Amino acid sequence: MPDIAIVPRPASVEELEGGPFLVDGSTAVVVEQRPELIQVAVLSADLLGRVAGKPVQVRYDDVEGPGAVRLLLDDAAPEGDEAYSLVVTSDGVTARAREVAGLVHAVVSLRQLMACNGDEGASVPAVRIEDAPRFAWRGLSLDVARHFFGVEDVKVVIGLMKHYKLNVLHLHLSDDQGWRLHVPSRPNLTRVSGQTAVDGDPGGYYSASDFQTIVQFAAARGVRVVPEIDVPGHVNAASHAYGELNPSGEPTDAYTGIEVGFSRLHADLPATTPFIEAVFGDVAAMSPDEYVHIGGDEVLTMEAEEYASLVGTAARVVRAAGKKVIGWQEIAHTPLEPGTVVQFWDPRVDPSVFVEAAKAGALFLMSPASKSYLDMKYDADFPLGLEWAGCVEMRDAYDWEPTTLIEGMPPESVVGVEAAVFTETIRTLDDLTTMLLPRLAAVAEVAWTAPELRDWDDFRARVAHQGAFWDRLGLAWHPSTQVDWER
Ligand code: TNX
Repeated sequence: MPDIAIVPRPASVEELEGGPFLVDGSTAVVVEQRPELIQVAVLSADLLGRVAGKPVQVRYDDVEGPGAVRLLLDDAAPEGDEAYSLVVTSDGVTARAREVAGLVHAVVSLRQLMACNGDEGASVPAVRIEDAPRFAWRGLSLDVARHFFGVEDVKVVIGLMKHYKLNVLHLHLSDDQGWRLHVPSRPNLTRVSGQTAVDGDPGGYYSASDFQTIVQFAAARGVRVVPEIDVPGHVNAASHAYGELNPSGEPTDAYTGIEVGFSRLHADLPATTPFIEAVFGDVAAMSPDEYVHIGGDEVLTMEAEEYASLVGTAARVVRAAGKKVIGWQEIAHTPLEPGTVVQFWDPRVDPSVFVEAAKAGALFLMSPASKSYLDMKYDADFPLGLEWAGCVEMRDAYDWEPTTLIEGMPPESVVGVEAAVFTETIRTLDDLTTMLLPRLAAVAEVAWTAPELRDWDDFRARVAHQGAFWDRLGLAWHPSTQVDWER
Protein backbone atom coordinates (compact mmCIF):
# COMPACT_ATOMS: atom_id res chain seq x y z
CA MET A 1 0.00 0.00 0.00
CA PRO A 2 1.50 3.35 -0.99
CA ASP A 3 1.78 5.86 1.89
CA ILE A 4 -0.07 8.49 -0.09
CA ALA A 5 -3.18 6.81 -1.38
CA ILE A 6 -5.68 9.50 -2.32
CA VAL A 7 -8.65 8.75 -4.59
CA PRO A 8 -9.12 10.43 -7.00
CA ARG A 9 -5.42 10.89 -7.65
CA PRO A 10 -4.32 14.52 -7.12
CA ALA A 11 -2.54 16.56 -9.79
CA SER A 12 0.67 16.74 -7.77
CA VAL A 13 1.88 15.11 -4.57
CA GLU A 14 5.28 15.76 -3.06
CA GLU A 15 6.39 13.94 0.07
CA LEU A 16 8.16 16.30 2.47
CA GLU A 17 11.01 15.72 4.92
CA GLY A 18 10.11 15.49 8.57
CA GLY A 19 7.76 13.68 10.82
CA PRO A 20 4.03 13.23 10.53
CA PHE A 21 1.34 15.57 11.79
CA LEU A 22 -0.71 14.18 14.65
CA VAL A 23 -4.45 14.69 14.87
CA ASP A 24 -5.32 14.31 18.54
CA GLY A 25 -7.27 15.99 21.30
CA SER A 26 -5.17 19.16 20.95
CA THR A 27 -5.84 19.64 17.23
CA ALA A 28 -7.97 22.60 16.15
CA VAL A 29 -9.36 23.67 12.79
CA VAL A 30 -8.58 27.38 12.54
CA VAL A 31 -10.45 29.82 10.29
CA GLU A 32 -11.28 33.48 9.99
CA GLN A 33 -14.66 34.25 11.48
CA ARG A 34 -16.77 34.44 8.30
CA PRO A 35 -20.03 32.52 7.87
CA GLU A 36 -18.96 30.39 4.90
CA LEU A 37 -15.69 29.48 6.64
CA ILE A 38 -17.37 28.64 9.92
CA GLN A 39 -19.58 26.10 8.16
CA VAL A 40 -16.65 24.39 6.45
CA ALA A 41 -14.61 24.49 9.67
CA VAL A 42 -17.33 22.78 11.69
CA LEU A 43 -17.76 20.14 9.00
CA SER A 44 -13.99 19.60 8.83
CA ALA A 45 -13.54 19.32 12.59
CA ASP A 46 -16.29 16.73 12.65
CA LEU A 47 -14.79 14.69 9.78
CA LEU A 48 -11.25 14.77 11.16
CA GLY A 49 -12.35 14.13 14.71
CA ARG A 50 -14.32 11.09 13.73
CA VAL A 51 -11.37 9.49 11.94
CA ALA A 52 -8.97 10.32 14.78
CA GLY A 53 -11.39 9.21 17.47
CA LYS A 54 -10.70 12.49 19.30
CA PRO A 55 -12.77 15.65 19.37
CA VAL A 56 -11.24 18.33 17.13
CA GLN A 57 -12.00 21.96 18.06
CA VAL A 58 -12.85 24.89 15.84
CA ARG A 59 -11.00 28.17 16.58
CA TYR A 60 -11.64 31.52 15.00
CA ASP A 61 -8.37 33.30 15.59
CA ASP A 62 -5.34 33.03 13.44
CA VAL A 63 -3.18 31.26 16.01
CA GLU A 64 0.14 30.10 14.71
CA GLY A 65 1.58 27.43 16.95
CA PRO A 66 1.46 23.66 16.58
CA GLY A 67 -1.63 21.55 16.18
CA ALA A 68 -3.56 23.84 13.84
CA VAL A 69 -5.32 22.80 10.65
CA ARG A 70 -5.65 26.19 8.97
CA LEU A 71 -8.24 26.66 6.24
CA LEU A 72 -7.55 29.79 4.22
CA LEU A 73 -9.57 31.39 1.46
CA ASP A 74 -7.05 33.52 -0.39
CA ASP A 75 -5.49 34.57 -3.65
CA ALA A 76 -2.27 32.71 -2.94
CA ALA A 77 -4.25 29.52 -3.58
CA PRO A 78 -4.00 27.74 -6.92
CA GLU A 79 -6.31 29.21 -9.56
CA GLY A 80 -9.71 27.67 -10.23
CA ASP A 81 -12.98 27.45 -8.30
CA GLU A 82 -12.28 23.99 -6.95
CA ALA A 83 -8.49 23.97 -6.86
CA TYR A 84 -6.68 23.69 -3.55
CA SER A 85 -3.29 23.23 -1.98
CA LEU A 86 -2.58 21.24 1.15
CA VAL A 87 0.68 21.35 3.07
CA VAL A 88 1.19 19.00 6.00
CA THR A 89 4.21 19.23 8.29
CA SER A 90 4.71 17.97 11.84
CA ASP A 91 3.85 21.52 13.02
CA GLY A 92 0.53 21.90 11.31
CA VAL A 93 -1.62 21.76 8.22
CA THR A 94 -2.42 24.59 5.82
CA ALA A 95 -5.14 24.26 3.19
CA ARG A 96 -5.66 27.07 0.71
CA ALA A 97 -8.34 27.58 -1.92
CA ARG A 98 -10.16 30.44 -3.64
CA GLU A 99 -13.59 29.00 -2.95
CA VAL A 100 -15.07 26.98 -0.11
CA ALA A 101 -15.47 23.96 -2.41
CA GLY A 102 -11.67 23.80 -2.75
CA LEU A 103 -11.29 23.76 1.04
CA VAL A 104 -13.73 20.87 1.27
CA HIS A 105 -11.61 18.97 -1.28
CA ALA A 106 -8.46 19.73 0.74
CA VAL A 107 -10.01 18.40 3.92
CA VAL A 108 -11.17 15.25 2.13
CA SER A 109 -7.60 14.67 0.91
CA LEU A 110 -6.34 15.23 4.45
CA ARG A 111 -8.86 12.79 5.80
CA GLN A 112 -7.81 10.14 3.29
CA LEU A 113 -4.20 10.54 4.45
CA MET A 114 -5.00 9.95 8.13
CA ALA A 115 -3.86 6.66 9.61
CA CYS A 116 -5.25 5.73 13.01
CA ASN A 117 -2.77 5.33 15.86
CA GLY A 118 -5.16 3.57 18.21
CA ASP A 119 -5.65 5.69 21.34
CA GLU A 120 -3.24 8.38 20.22
CA GLY A 121 -5.42 9.78 17.46
CA ALA A 122 -4.25 9.68 13.84
CA SER A 123 -1.12 10.62 11.94
CA VAL A 124 -0.70 12.24 8.54
CA PRO A 125 2.55 12.03 6.54
CA ALA A 126 4.31 15.31 5.69
CA VAL A 127 3.26 16.21 2.18
CA ARG A 128 2.53 19.03 -0.24
CA ILE A 129 -0.42 18.58 -2.59
CA GLU A 130 -1.57 20.87 -5.39
CA ASP A 131 -4.75 19.75 -7.00
CA ALA A 132 -7.59 20.75 -9.31
CA PRO A 133 -10.26 18.85 -11.20
CA ARG A 134 -10.04 17.94 -14.86
CA PHE A 135 -13.79 18.39 -15.47
CA ALA A 136 -16.11 20.98 -13.95
CA TRP A 137 -19.12 18.59 -13.95
CA ARG A 138 -18.49 15.41 -11.97
CA GLY A 139 -21.84 13.89 -11.23
CA LEU A 140 -23.91 11.05 -9.97
CA SER A 141 -27.42 10.55 -11.30
CA LEU A 142 -29.60 8.89 -8.67
CA ASP A 143 -32.97 7.39 -9.63
CA VAL A 144 -35.32 7.91 -6.69
CA ALA A 145 -38.38 7.24 -8.88
CA ARG A 146 -38.22 3.45 -9.41
CA HIS A 147 -37.47 3.03 -5.72
CA PHE A 148 -37.58 5.93 -3.33
CA PHE A 149 -34.63 6.91 -1.13
CA GLY A 150 -35.41 9.28 1.72
CA VAL A 151 -33.43 12.31 2.87
CA GLU A 152 -31.21 10.35 5.29
CA ASP A 153 -30.20 7.88 2.57
CA VAL A 154 -29.51 10.71 0.14
CA LYS A 155 -27.25 12.32 2.76
CA VAL A 156 -25.17 9.14 2.87
CA VAL A 157 -24.84 9.26 -0.91
CA ILE A 158 -23.84 12.95 -0.80
CA GLY A 159 -21.22 12.13 1.84
CA LEU A 160 -19.71 9.52 -0.48
CA MET A 161 -19.80 11.93 -3.41
CA LYS A 162 -17.94 14.52 -1.38
CA HIS A 163 -15.38 11.91 -0.33
CA TYR A 164 -14.57 11.25 -4.01
CA LYS A 165 -14.78 14.94 -4.99
CA LEU A 166 -17.92 14.58 -7.10
CA ASN A 167 -19.84 17.84 -7.30
CA VAL A 168 -23.23 17.28 -8.98
CA LEU A 169 -26.07 15.17 -7.58
CA HIS A 170 -28.58 14.69 -10.40
CA LEU A 171 -31.88 13.51 -8.94
CA HIS A 172 -34.14 11.56 -11.31
CA LEU A 173 -37.36 12.65 -9.61
CA SER A 174 -40.09 11.30 -11.87
CA ASP A 175 -40.68 8.22 -13.97
CA ASP A 176 -43.43 5.77 -14.85
CA GLN A 177 -43.40 4.20 -11.40
CA GLY A 178 -43.47 7.25 -9.14
CA TRP A 179 -43.28 11.01 -8.65
CA ARG A 180 -40.88 12.13 -5.91
CA LEU A 181 -40.96 15.92 -5.57
CA HIS A 182 -43.94 17.86 -4.31
CA VAL A 183 -45.00 20.35 -6.99
CA PRO A 184 -47.25 23.01 -5.40
CA SER A 185 -49.32 23.70 -8.52
CA ARG A 186 -49.93 19.98 -9.28
CA PRO A 187 -50.34 18.39 -5.82
CA ASN A 188 -51.80 15.10 -7.09
CA LEU A 189 -48.44 14.19 -8.57
CA THR A 190 -47.12 13.29 -5.14
CA ARG A 191 -50.48 12.75 -3.39
CA VAL A 192 -51.25 9.95 -5.87
CA SER A 193 -47.99 8.92 -7.53
CA GLY A 194 -45.81 9.56 -4.50
CA GLN A 195 -47.21 6.32 -3.13
CA THR A 196 -46.10 3.90 -5.85
CA ALA A 197 -42.83 2.17 -6.76
CA VAL A 198 -41.49 -0.84 -8.68
CA ASP A 199 -43.04 -4.17 -7.62
CA GLY A 200 -45.56 -2.46 -5.36
CA ASP A 201 -42.79 -1.51 -2.93
CA PRO A 202 -43.33 1.50 -0.65
CA GLY A 203 -43.13 4.89 -2.35
CA GLY A 204 -42.36 8.27 -0.85
CA TYR A 205 -41.56 11.79 -1.95
CA TYR A 206 -39.69 14.93 -0.94
CA SER A 207 -41.62 17.88 0.41
CA ALA A 208 -40.32 21.31 -0.53
CA SER A 209 -38.53 21.43 2.80
CA ASP A 210 -37.01 17.94 2.33
CA PHE A 211 -35.67 19.13 -1.00
CA GLN A 212 -34.17 22.24 0.63
CA THR A 213 -32.57 20.04 3.28
CA ILE A 214 -30.92 17.95 0.57
CA VAL A 215 -29.78 21.03 -1.35
CA GLN A 216 -28.26 22.65 1.75
CA PHE A 217 -26.59 19.47 2.99
CA ALA A 218 -25.09 19.03 -0.46
CA ALA A 219 -24.00 22.68 -0.80
CA ALA A 220 -22.09 22.54 2.48
CA ARG A 221 -20.11 19.66 0.95
CA GLY A 222 -19.44 21.32 -2.38
CA VAL A 223 -22.17 19.38 -4.20
CA ARG A 224 -24.85 20.97 -6.44
CA VAL A 225 -28.24 19.37 -6.94
CA VAL A 226 -29.71 19.17 -10.46
CA PRO A 227 -33.38 18.12 -10.44
CA GLU A 228 -34.71 16.04 -13.34
CA ILE A 229 -38.33 15.82 -14.38
CA ASP A 230 -38.46 13.36 -17.26
CA VAL A 231 -40.68 14.37 -20.23
CA PRO A 232 -42.19 13.70 -22.73
CA GLY A 233 -41.83 9.95 -22.03
CA HIS A 234 -41.38 8.14 -18.70
CA VAL A 235 -44.52 9.99 -17.55
CA ASN A 236 -46.91 7.32 -16.32
CA ALA A 237 -46.74 8.67 -12.77
CA ALA A 238 -48.06 11.97 -14.13
CA SER A 239 -50.73 10.47 -16.41
CA HIS A 240 -51.83 8.28 -13.47
CA ALA A 241 -52.26 11.38 -11.29
CA TYR A 242 -53.87 13.63 -13.94
CA GLY A 243 -56.26 12.01 -16.45
CA GLU A 244 -56.36 15.24 -18.48
CA LEU A 245 -52.90 14.31 -19.81
CA ASN A 246 -54.43 11.31 -21.66
CA PRO A 247 -56.58 11.34 -24.83
CA SER A 248 -59.28 9.38 -22.94
CA GLY A 249 -59.34 11.97 -20.16
CA GLU A 250 -59.01 9.08 -17.70
CA PRO A 251 -56.00 8.42 -15.47
CA THR A 252 -53.77 5.55 -16.57
CA ASP A 253 -53.22 2.68 -14.14
CA ALA A 254 -50.31 2.83 -11.73
CA TYR A 255 -47.25 1.10 -13.21
CA THR A 256 -44.98 -1.08 -11.08
CA GLY A 257 -43.10 -3.00 -13.79
CA ILE A 258 -39.70 -2.08 -15.26
CA GLU A 259 -40.34 -1.78 -18.99
CA VAL A 260 -39.47 1.56 -20.57
CA GLY A 261 -40.71 3.64 -23.46
CA PHE A 262 -44.48 3.16 -23.41
CA SER A 263 -45.78 6.29 -21.70
CA ARG A 264 -46.00 9.75 -23.26
CA LEU A 265 -47.43 13.23 -23.17
CA HIS A 266 -49.61 14.42 -26.06
CA ALA A 267 -48.76 17.76 -27.66
CA ASP A 268 -52.30 18.28 -28.96
CA LEU A 269 -54.13 17.98 -25.61
CA PRO A 270 -55.06 21.32 -23.99
CA ALA A 271 -53.73 20.25 -20.59
CA THR A 272 -50.24 19.39 -21.78
CA THR A 273 -48.53 22.76 -22.21
CA PRO A 274 -49.97 24.15 -18.95
CA PHE A 275 -48.72 21.00 -17.21
CA ILE A 276 -45.18 21.43 -18.53
CA GLU A 277 -45.24 25.14 -17.64
CA ALA A 278 -46.51 24.53 -14.13
CA VAL A 279 -44.16 21.67 -13.30
CA PHE A 280 -40.94 23.10 -14.70
CA GLY A 281 -41.86 26.56 -13.40
CA ASP A 282 -42.32 25.22 -9.87
CA VAL A 283 -39.21 23.05 -9.99
CA ALA A 284 -37.10 25.93 -11.29
CA ALA A 285 -38.42 28.10 -8.47
CA MET A 286 -37.59 25.49 -5.82
CA SER A 287 -34.11 24.67 -7.05
CA PRO A 288 -31.19 27.08 -6.70
CA ASP A 289 -28.99 25.35 -9.27
CA GLU A 290 -28.31 26.84 -12.70
CA TYR A 291 -29.55 23.71 -14.48
CA VAL A 292 -32.83 21.82 -14.76
CA HIS A 293 -32.82 18.38 -16.41
CA ILE A 294 -35.79 17.80 -18.72
CA GLY A 295 -35.23 14.07 -19.37
CA GLY A 296 -36.16 13.36 -22.98
CA ASP A 297 -35.05 9.72 -23.11
CA GLU A 298 -36.64 6.65 -24.64
CA VAL A 299 -39.89 7.94 -26.08
CA LEU A 300 -40.58 4.99 -28.30
CA THR A 301 -44.13 5.79 -29.36
CA MET A 302 -43.92 9.34 -30.75
CA GLU A 303 -43.11 10.91 -34.10
CA ALA A 304 -40.01 13.09 -34.26
CA GLU A 305 -41.97 16.31 -34.80
CA GLU A 306 -44.16 15.93 -31.73
CA TYR A 307 -41.13 14.90 -29.68
CA ALA A 308 -39.24 18.02 -30.78
CA SER A 309 -42.20 20.21 -29.97
CA LEU A 310 -42.61 18.83 -26.42
CA VAL A 311 -38.87 18.97 -25.70
CA GLY A 312 -38.90 22.51 -27.07
CA THR A 313 -41.72 23.48 -24.71
CA ALA A 314 -39.91 22.10 -21.66
CA ALA A 315 -36.66 23.80 -22.68
CA ARG A 316 -38.42 27.12 -23.25
CA VAL A 317 -40.04 27.02 -19.81
CA VAL A 318 -36.73 26.18 -18.13
CA ARG A 319 -34.97 29.03 -19.91
CA ALA A 320 -37.81 31.46 -19.17
CA ALA A 321 -37.24 30.67 -15.50
CA GLY A 322 -33.62 31.75 -15.92
CA LYS A 323 -32.12 28.26 -15.95
CA LYS A 324 -29.99 26.26 -18.34
CA VAL A 325 -31.22 23.06 -19.95
CA ILE A 326 -29.77 19.57 -19.72
CA GLY A 327 -31.40 16.48 -21.24
CA TRP A 328 -30.60 12.87 -22.17
CA GLN A 329 -28.92 12.25 -25.52
CA GLU A 330 -32.16 11.89 -27.51
CA ILE A 331 -32.70 15.66 -27.32
CA ALA A 332 -29.79 16.00 -29.77
CA HIS A 333 -32.36 15.09 -32.45
CA THR A 334 -34.18 18.38 -31.78
CA PRO A 335 -33.07 21.99 -32.38
CA LEU A 336 -31.01 23.03 -29.33
CA GLU A 337 -29.92 26.41 -28.06
CA PRO A 338 -26.13 26.67 -27.86
CA GLY A 339 -24.95 25.80 -24.35
CA THR A 340 -27.57 23.11 -23.81
CA VAL A 341 -26.02 20.09 -22.11
CA VAL A 342 -26.66 16.73 -23.75
CA GLN A 343 -26.13 13.69 -21.52
CA PHE A 344 -24.71 10.82 -23.55
CA TRP A 345 -25.77 7.45 -22.15
CA ASP A 346 -26.49 4.82 -24.82
CA PRO A 347 -23.44 3.85 -26.86
CA ARG A 348 -25.51 1.55 -29.12
CA VAL A 349 -26.64 4.34 -31.49
CA ASP A 350 -25.08 6.20 -34.42
CA PRO A 351 -23.00 9.01 -32.88
CA SER A 352 -23.00 11.38 -35.87
CA VAL A 353 -25.98 13.36 -34.51
CA PHE A 354 -23.96 14.13 -31.35
CA VAL A 355 -20.99 15.39 -33.30
CA GLU A 356 -23.31 17.66 -35.28
CA ALA A 357 -24.97 18.93 -32.10
CA ALA A 358 -21.58 19.61 -30.50
CA LYS A 359 -20.44 21.55 -33.56
CA ALA A 360 -23.64 23.62 -33.28
CA GLY A 361 -22.77 24.55 -29.67
CA ALA A 362 -24.19 21.76 -27.49
CA LEU A 363 -22.08 20.60 -24.55
CA PHE A 364 -21.73 16.94 -23.59
CA LEU A 365 -21.89 15.15 -20.28
CA MET A 366 -20.57 11.61 -20.60
CA SER A 367 -22.47 8.77 -18.93
CA PRO A 368 -21.78 5.77 -21.16
CA ALA A 369 -23.89 2.94 -19.75
CA SER A 370 -21.24 0.29 -20.41
CA LYS A 371 -18.79 2.19 -18.15
CA SER A 372 -20.61 4.50 -15.80
CA TYR A 373 -24.04 2.92 -15.20
CA LEU A 374 -23.59 1.60 -11.71
CA ASP A 375 -26.91 -0.23 -11.88
CA MET A 376 -25.30 -2.74 -14.27
CA LYS A 377 -24.28 -6.03 -12.65
CA TYR A 378 -20.61 -6.45 -11.72
CA ASP A 379 -20.69 -9.93 -13.25
CA ALA A 380 -23.37 -12.17 -14.71
CA ASP A 381 -24.09 -13.88 -11.37
CA PHE A 382 -24.45 -10.70 -9.37
CA PRO A 383 -27.79 -10.68 -7.53
CA LEU A 384 -28.56 -6.98 -8.07
CA GLY A 385 -28.67 -4.90 -11.20
CA LEU A 386 -29.48 -5.05 -14.89
CA GLU A 387 -27.39 -6.24 -17.83
CA TRP A 388 -28.65 -4.46 -20.90
CA ALA A 389 -25.34 -2.57 -21.32
CA GLY A 390 -23.24 -5.57 -20.25
CA CYS A 391 -21.56 -6.17 -16.92
CA VAL A 392 -19.54 -3.29 -15.47
CA GLU A 393 -16.58 -4.42 -13.35
CA MET A 394 -14.26 -2.07 -11.49
CA ARG A 395 -11.81 -1.87 -14.35
CA ASP A 396 -14.57 -1.16 -16.91
CA ALA A 397 -15.69 1.78 -14.78
CA TYR A 398 -12.07 3.03 -14.61
CA ASP A 399 -10.46 2.42 -17.98
CA TRP A 400 -12.13 4.83 -20.39
CA GLU A 401 -11.52 8.28 -21.81
CA PRO A 402 -14.47 10.69 -21.95
CA THR A 403 -13.18 12.88 -24.79
CA THR A 404 -12.61 10.08 -27.30
CA LEU A 405 -15.73 8.07 -26.58
CA ILE A 406 -17.64 9.64 -29.46
CA GLU A 407 -15.60 9.66 -32.61
CA GLY A 408 -15.28 13.13 -34.10
CA MET A 409 -16.54 14.96 -30.98
CA PRO A 410 -14.51 18.12 -30.29
CA PRO A 411 -12.87 17.41 -26.89
CA GLU A 412 -13.74 20.91 -25.63
CA SER A 413 -17.45 20.07 -25.94
CA VAL A 414 -17.15 17.58 -23.08
CA VAL A 415 -18.07 19.31 -19.82
CA GLY A 416 -17.84 16.30 -17.61
CA VAL A 417 -18.60 12.80 -16.52
CA GLU A 418 -21.57 11.46 -14.63
CA ALA A 419 -22.12 8.03 -13.11
CA ALA A 420 -25.73 6.87 -12.93
CA VAL A 421 -27.61 4.47 -10.76
CA PHE A 422 -31.11 3.46 -11.82
CA THR A 423 -33.01 1.64 -9.14
CA GLU A 424 -35.32 -0.91 -10.76
CA THR A 425 -33.60 -3.72 -8.79
CA ILE A 426 -32.22 -1.57 -5.95
CA ARG A 427 -34.48 -1.29 -2.91
CA THR A 428 -32.43 -0.43 0.15
CA LEU A 429 -29.50 1.74 1.13
CA ASP A 430 -27.39 -1.43 1.40
CA ASP A 431 -28.34 -2.37 -2.18
CA LEU A 432 -27.50 1.14 -3.30
CA THR A 433 -24.07 1.39 -1.67
CA THR A 434 -23.26 -2.15 -2.88
CA MET A 435 -23.72 -0.94 -6.43
CA LEU A 436 -21.89 2.38 -5.86
CA LEU A 437 -18.93 0.99 -3.97
CA PRO A 438 -16.32 0.50 -5.22
CA ARG A 439 -17.24 1.68 -8.74
CA LEU A 440 -18.14 5.26 -7.78
CA ALA A 441 -14.49 5.81 -6.82
CA ALA A 442 -13.41 4.61 -10.27
CA VAL A 443 -15.73 6.95 -12.18
CA ALA A 444 -14.77 9.79 -9.85
CA GLU A 445 -11.13 9.41 -10.84
CA VAL A 446 -12.08 9.45 -14.54
CA ALA A 447 -13.82 12.77 -13.86
CA TRP A 448 -11.20 14.39 -11.62
CA THR A 449 -7.74 13.21 -12.63
CA ALA A 450 -5.78 14.26 -15.72
CA PRO A 451 -5.52 11.44 -18.28
CA GLU A 452 -1.72 11.26 -18.09
CA LEU A 453 -1.94 10.53 -14.35
CA ARG A 454 -4.51 7.77 -14.64
CA ASP A 455 -3.26 4.22 -14.49
CA TRP A 456 -5.21 1.09 -13.58
CA ASP A 457 -2.48 -0.58 -11.51
CA ASP A 458 -1.75 2.59 -9.64
CA PHE A 459 -5.49 3.10 -8.99
CA ARG A 460 -5.94 -0.52 -7.85
CA ALA A 461 -3.24 -0.06 -5.24
CA ARG A 462 -4.67 3.24 -3.96
CA VAL A 463 -8.32 2.26 -3.90
CA ALA A 464 -7.56 -0.91 -1.88
CA HIS A 465 -7.32 1.37 1.14
CA GLN A 466 -10.91 2.56 0.78
CA GLY A 467 -12.37 -0.79 1.85
CA ALA A 468 -11.41 -0.18 5.46
CA PHE A 469 -13.04 3.25 5.27
CA TRP A 470 -16.36 1.84 4.00
CA ASP A 471 -16.20 -0.85 6.69
CA ARG A 472 -15.66 1.77 9.36
CA LEU A 473 -18.72 3.67 8.15
CA GLY A 474 -20.71 0.43 8.22
CA LEU A 475 -21.53 0.66 4.52
CA ALA A 476 -22.34 -2.39 2.40
CA TRP A 477 -19.97 -2.69 -0.58
CA HIS A 478 -18.90 -5.21 -3.19
CA PRO A 479 -15.35 -6.58 -2.74
CA SER A 480 -14.57 -6.81 -6.45
CA THR A 481 -11.91 -9.46 -7.04
CA GLN A 482 -10.05 -7.02 -9.28
CA VAL A 483 -8.61 -5.28 -6.20
CA ASP A 484 -6.67 -6.71 -3.21
CA TRP A 485 -8.70 -4.98 -0.52
CA GLU A 486 -7.19 -3.80 2.75
CA ARG A 487 -9.79 -4.33 5.45
C1 TNX B 1 -32.07 3.41 -19.49
S1 TNX B 1 -30.69 6.06 -18.87
C2 TNX B 1 -32.89 4.41 -19.06
C3 TNX B 1 -33.60 4.28 -17.78
C4 TNX B 1 -33.40 2.92 -17.19
C5 TNX B 1 -31.96 2.52 -17.33
C6 TNX B 1 -31.61 1.24 -16.67
C7 TNX B 1 -31.90 6.48 -19.60
C8 TNX B 1 -31.80 7.77 -20.17
N1 TNX B 1 -32.94 5.64 -19.66
O1 TNX B 1 -34.96 4.57 -17.94
O2 TNX B 1 -33.74 2.98 -15.84
O3 TNX B 1 -31.65 2.43 -18.70
O4 TNX B 1 -30.24 1.00 -16.71
